[in-house]
Amino acid sequence: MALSTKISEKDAQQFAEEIRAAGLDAPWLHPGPLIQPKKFQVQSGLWKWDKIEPVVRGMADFIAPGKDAERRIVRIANPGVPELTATHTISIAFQYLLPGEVAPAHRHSPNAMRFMIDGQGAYTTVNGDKCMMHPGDLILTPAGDWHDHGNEGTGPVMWMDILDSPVVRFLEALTMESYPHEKQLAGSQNRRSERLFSAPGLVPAGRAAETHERLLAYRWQHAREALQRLAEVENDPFDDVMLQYVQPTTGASVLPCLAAYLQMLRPGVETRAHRHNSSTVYFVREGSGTTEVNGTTYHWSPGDVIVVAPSAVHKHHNANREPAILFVMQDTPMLKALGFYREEAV
Ligand code: GTQ
Ligand code: FE2
Repeated sequence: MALSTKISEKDAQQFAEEIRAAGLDAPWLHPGPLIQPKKFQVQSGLWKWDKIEPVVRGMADFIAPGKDAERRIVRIANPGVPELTATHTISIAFQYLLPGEVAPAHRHSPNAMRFMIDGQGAYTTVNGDKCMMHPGDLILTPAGDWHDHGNEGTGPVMWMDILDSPVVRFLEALTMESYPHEKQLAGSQNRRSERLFSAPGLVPAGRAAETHERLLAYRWQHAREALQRLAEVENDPFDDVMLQYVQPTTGASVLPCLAAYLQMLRPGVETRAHRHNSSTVYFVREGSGTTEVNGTTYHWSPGDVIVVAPSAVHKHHNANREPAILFVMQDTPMLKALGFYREEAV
């Protein structure tokens, strides 16, 4: 520490000690900027489905849900995130259930959504609303809602869990509670949310709207057809053709911290490079292509996961004859709500 020629080195060291003894810290005692960056930074990366899938299926030999573990899951582990989640704000897991298995009912402070990947007969019951899950469907389990999953089919089922749990953990607001029974009873309320919001542009006018009830299941067939129709009339130089999943009554993102999108890169399309300080996770649903992130090219095909770190420059290329379809998750809503969101073309 060399602040002034008027004080001796010994006095300066004594003063530094006095600062520490008082439980204080001064940035000028350390090298680096006034406001220190995080010690670890989210890394961009590619996780290949041919490595993920055997692990997801392999868990069935080691772990039984509701017995050995609350959930049979495996997470995307970003080397730049000490807590080993996909990004600093987004947790991505793959969950696997065999026929007849149940993931017991619970509720917790993090918000979650599920993107169904494979198999028939899976369901998630959300506060008594039993939602069947077919490949490509998006199912929400908002913060504090009771939820249990099961497999009523004849083969295994697999989906992706997307949670804002890293944010809730950072805020030290994690809570979790078990339901008194393994499953919730699902009767007259089955498909309630889909019956409340059963057609585009039509929402209930009465109590269900006032109490902010929301759509819990976004069906693949609707989303895929809507994306196709959007492609006929509109595209964007950075994202090509992109739909956002929103809450029908408010237009808000599906979860308060996380937004979900369905993106089409049309055959031959090369997008313009840009960057934004939100973090992004892509799940490849159909087709193949490449994404260049800060000069590294990732070659992707169905089932692959691509993570783009905050402010990383990225662009996509679909060199094939078929469209590529990506399910996209971003923490944009949180950054926007707090006034931190920035994006730029490069
Ligand atoms: O299925 O309810 O991947 O509570 C992490 C936490 C899944 C779930 C996860 C969970 C769940
Ligand atoms: Fe859960």
